[in-house]
Amino acid sequence: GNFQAGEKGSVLKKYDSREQKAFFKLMKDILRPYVPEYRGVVAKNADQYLELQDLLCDFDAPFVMDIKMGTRTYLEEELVKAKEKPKPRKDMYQKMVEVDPSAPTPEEHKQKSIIKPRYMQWRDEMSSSVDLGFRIEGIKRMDGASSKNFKKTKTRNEVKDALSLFIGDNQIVLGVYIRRLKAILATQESSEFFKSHELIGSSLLFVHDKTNNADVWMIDFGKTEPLPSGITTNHRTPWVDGNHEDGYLFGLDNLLLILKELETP
Ligand code: 4IP
Ligand code: ADP
Ligand code: MN
Repeated sequence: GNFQAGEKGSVLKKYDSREQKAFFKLMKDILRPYVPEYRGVVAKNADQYLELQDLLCDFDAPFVMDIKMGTRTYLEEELVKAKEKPKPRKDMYQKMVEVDPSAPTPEEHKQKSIIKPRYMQWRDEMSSSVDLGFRIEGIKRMDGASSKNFKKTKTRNEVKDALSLFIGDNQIVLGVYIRRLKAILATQESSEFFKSHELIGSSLLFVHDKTNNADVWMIDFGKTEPLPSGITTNHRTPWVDGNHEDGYLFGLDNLLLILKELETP
């Protein structure tokens, strides 16, 4: 994968210049408390890595959930590239067929390949991304107990059930998550970084353990791009090609509404 163990308290993520630039700017933004601390670029076994704060090190056998934010998970430039120079992807055809053998068109079946935007759009549509502005990417326990495929978790009720299972009727943890998400939302709404970037494929990482230690962070800025000059977004307006809207706050609004429904008075 993209990760290596780092020094104690750090993880190493495969270097990416776009992500490095985002972390560099985030360290000077009001969002800093909500992202892993960025500790610089390090070399290991001839590869370069971003050294990041290990978000799990203060937890005891944590439960971890990765929620990918936004109504789409591909950059507008990926659409342009695919139009100019379509690149057939056999691996993506394979992944599509594994989830739904009837999804590819007859032509795609014949080629046994699809182009990346087609795969990404299908993934966004099959999951809750398009309708709710977020999707569950994965849930895991550090002892390996649970791990599930959420590729077809789409409806509001399906998502709500999965969130409820993850939180496991722990109202204390739920309360911490909701408070933390409200703080993240409020900070995003006044952040210079958030105002000036398109956040694609970025996640919120939820972590809690049996001691009720719980927290949420923003992670994965591999496809977080500065907006072209002259373009502004509000992260809520529906996306149309060219407006650069990512649906991040549309998703966070929905996520908060669903989590609040899990609260018992
Ligand atoms: C993956 O599809 C994810 O969308 C990846 O995004 C994406 O990487 C992969 O594109 C794509 O194959 P599945 O989750 O359905 O397997 P992420 O890493 O954010 O989860 P990018 O590079 O777009 O982030 P390829 O082109 O790397 O295969
Ligand atoms: P990718 O770009 O490969 O998708 P992410 O940044 O989304 O990588 O991270 C993938 C997973 O790695 C996350 O879902 C999370 O479980 C774990 N992870 C990412 N960043 C950290 C971190 N700073 N500390 C601990 N775990 C992390
Ligand atoms: Mn990623």
